[in-house]
Amino acid sequence: MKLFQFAYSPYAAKVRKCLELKHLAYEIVEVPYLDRRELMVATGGSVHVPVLVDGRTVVTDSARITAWLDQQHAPSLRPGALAGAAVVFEQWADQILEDVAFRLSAPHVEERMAALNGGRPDAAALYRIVKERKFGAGCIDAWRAQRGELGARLSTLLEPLAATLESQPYLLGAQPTLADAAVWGNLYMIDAVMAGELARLCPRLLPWYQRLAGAK
Ligand SMILES: N[C@@H](CCC(=O)N[C@@H](CS)C(=O)NCC(=O)O)C(=O)O
Repeated sequence: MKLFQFAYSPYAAKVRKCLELKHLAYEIVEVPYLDRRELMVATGGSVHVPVLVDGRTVVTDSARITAWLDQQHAPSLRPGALAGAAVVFEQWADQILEDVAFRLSAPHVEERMAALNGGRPDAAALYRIVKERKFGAGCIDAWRAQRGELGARLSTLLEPLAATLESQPYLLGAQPTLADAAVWGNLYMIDAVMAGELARLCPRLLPWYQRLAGAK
């Protein structure tokens, strides 16, 4: 299996965690931000990541990828009666949590873009153009200025999860599921570009985060 990704992508991190929890071997293809030709050839034209190539099957969009993996490769990360809760949790993490985690991380991702792309400053420039087209001019600078407020929003969103994890090891019970992978992916993005930030914003989630980081 091949996973096309950007290193900081929370959706790719979610898919990697699912692959690891299923003990599946996979190869990472780190897509250069400024050169998506290999991705486009492999996928028939997609320019977004993550994309999974599983044998002859190409799957785009992370929620479709996790569903594919659960259909094709046991053990399912949406087991039995927990299937509904796992899928709803994934959507919450991909949309509600990601919206805050992404704004918090974006200024730091932008700062690292050149280093992640062979020293090319135009990688950071393209990242900025892509974000400004979607969120408006100056959005990354605005998010940098709102760091305190965004951090507080993230802490508030995660507080109920910390309470749950005081009485059980994983979000839906005794075993890790898709819900854990989806939340973990967002925290991974923050951790990857903002060292020490998780300890400040959600210290009660750290033991769970670190346990999952090592879970293979
Ligand atoms: N709904 C999609 C979202 C994927 C997505 O937004 N990917 C971002 C990276 S995290 C991307 O490819 N952005 C294109 C770009 O920055 O040019 C999924 O779950 O896979």
